[in-house]
Amino acid sequence: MKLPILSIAMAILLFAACNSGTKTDNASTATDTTKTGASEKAKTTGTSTKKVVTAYLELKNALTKDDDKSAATAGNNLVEAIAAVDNASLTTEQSKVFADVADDAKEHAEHIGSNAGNIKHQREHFETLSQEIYDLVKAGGSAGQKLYYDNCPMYNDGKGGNWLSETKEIQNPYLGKGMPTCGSVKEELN
Ligand SMILES: [Cu+2]
Repeated sequence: MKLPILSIAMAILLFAACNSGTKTDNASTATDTTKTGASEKAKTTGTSTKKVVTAYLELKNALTKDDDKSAATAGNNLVEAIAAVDNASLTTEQSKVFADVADDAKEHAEHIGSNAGNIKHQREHFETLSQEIYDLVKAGGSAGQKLYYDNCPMYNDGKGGNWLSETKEIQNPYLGKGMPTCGSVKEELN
């Protein structure tokens, strides 16, 4: 019985901390601690993986600007977006892929959220996270938004790193302002 209440409280804290301001009705939900399952379900209905992709892109854009604090905020938003996905809004294929990537993606997003001040470590998590979001987008997770799968050959001592972008122009989240246009488009998605 304690877990749902705790997670609601956590969600409110995160919303307050990130100042996202998207859900003003959270406060009223929280005071009503006697209802758990039903109100939780209603709250998340219709939330698709599109919001996960949006939060990921927000994170990517923060990293292109070497902005570790905004990256942390975006990481926390991504955790929220993953938690809010309603399985009923997904196709069978999307549901399968989401089940495969959700836990790992959430963990990467959490580490990014708690590592303001250490952009190198944020980028390490971003690299693996990008592969998981790629799988989600391949299953139609961006709800038709046109995206580009980019590669930077120089990241991580030449091992390279990939990322998803909403722009055709390269804006490198791994090297940031140091080498903003390093990289190339590997694949166009949707
Ligand atoms: Cu970490």
